[in-house]
Amino acid sequence: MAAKDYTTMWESLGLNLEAHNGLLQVLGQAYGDIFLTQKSRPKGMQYLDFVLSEIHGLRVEELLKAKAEGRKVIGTFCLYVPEELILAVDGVCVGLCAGASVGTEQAERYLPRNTCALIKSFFGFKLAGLCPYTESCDLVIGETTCDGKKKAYEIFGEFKDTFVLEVPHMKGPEDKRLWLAELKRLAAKIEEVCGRAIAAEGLKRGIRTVNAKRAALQRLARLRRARPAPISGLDALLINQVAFYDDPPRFTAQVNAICDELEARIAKGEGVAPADAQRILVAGCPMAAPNWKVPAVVEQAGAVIVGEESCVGERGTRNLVAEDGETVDEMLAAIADRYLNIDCACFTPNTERLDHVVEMARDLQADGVVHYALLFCTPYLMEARGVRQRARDEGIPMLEVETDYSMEDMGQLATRVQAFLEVLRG
Ligand code: BJ8
Repeated sequence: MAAKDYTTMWESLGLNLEAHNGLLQVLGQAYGDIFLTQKSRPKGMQYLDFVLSEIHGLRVEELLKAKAEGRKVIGTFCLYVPEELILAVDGVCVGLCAGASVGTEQAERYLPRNTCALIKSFFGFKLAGLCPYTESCDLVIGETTCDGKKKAYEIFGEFKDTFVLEVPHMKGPEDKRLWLAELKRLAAKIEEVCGRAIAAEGLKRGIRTVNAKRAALQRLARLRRARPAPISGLDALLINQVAFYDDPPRFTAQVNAICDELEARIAKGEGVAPADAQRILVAGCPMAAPNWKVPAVVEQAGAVIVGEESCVGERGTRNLVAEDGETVDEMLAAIADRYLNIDCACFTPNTERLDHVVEMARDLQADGVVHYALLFCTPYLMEARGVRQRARDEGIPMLEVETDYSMEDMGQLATRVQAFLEVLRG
């Protein structure tokens, strides 16, 4: 995909060059087929096309340059890890590869077969030598969210220096105390790895940087209320996926430029789909890049996705950290508050997520919800029942999809989605 030859860099990171070249080819082909064939894309998406074409190239080169300057790279897999703490000490935070079916055979030597695709994927990327981000990391931060991830990090730690952050599963006063203490333990680890203390000025800067990024993504989300939809769900998802990799200030500026363009489109009544196209809200498990399967099926069937109730979407961007703290302790408390508001299905009870699904569906004028859960993902599969009941009570049609990263069920998925859209059309 990349124009420049990065072989020496990939070799220095210990990647399996042959398998990696194969992966980039498949990725490039899929990207071309799914994204570049879309009609009426905003011009600003050219930036995202470029980022994707350089996903294992230029951005990795930037990380290695940062490392050469003495900065540290820290990898994460979950929304509960505050990027602000890493930026506070001039570290670089990257979301690690977990959205493709690679290295499955190697992963299954360590993990039960009935492990979700996301966990198998991050193991597969590491064991097959396919993720330049993981190989660039000075530390990986895992978390005790679902049982699968929690136990997987014990094994992953044998291959890569991994710190596991304890995320409580309830939101009472004791949990809040534990959570704040855990963030302080994490802050100490980040300080140790980055070789400098978190100071108030750096933390304030980190909070503002991440808030600005989330505010730009919130702006994008609001613009998707328009009819006709000014941007496809695929492109909006891609923007949210790249948020985990790209340099934050550069990315924020690009998203705001896309939003300016979308505002102009809305003013002219222009969109990517007819005004009467079925509007779909996708809710459920995160879709890490390059997991584009379900949105591609939905939009190729003629509907338009107007929102993602997902970690790669509104669950990840909904709240900002309060900016009025002055001391490190005050800012840490504000970060703890903001992050414990995230409504991951790993929490119990988690009724606020059901409220959010309904609020989003109403706000975005969605005609229906596609609930997406990865095969073997107990938290989201079990919580689907609550979402289904709430959606039924509110009169919102819902289709439940349970799948993985393989392409084998594409035909069956397409048939189910088409039937659902028929129902919505009445
Ligand atoms: S905050 S959703 S990113 S934990 S799909 S590994 S839940 S079995 S990814 Fe997640 Fe953080 Fe929650 Fe978001 Fe487990 Fe389910 Fe697999 Fe999952």
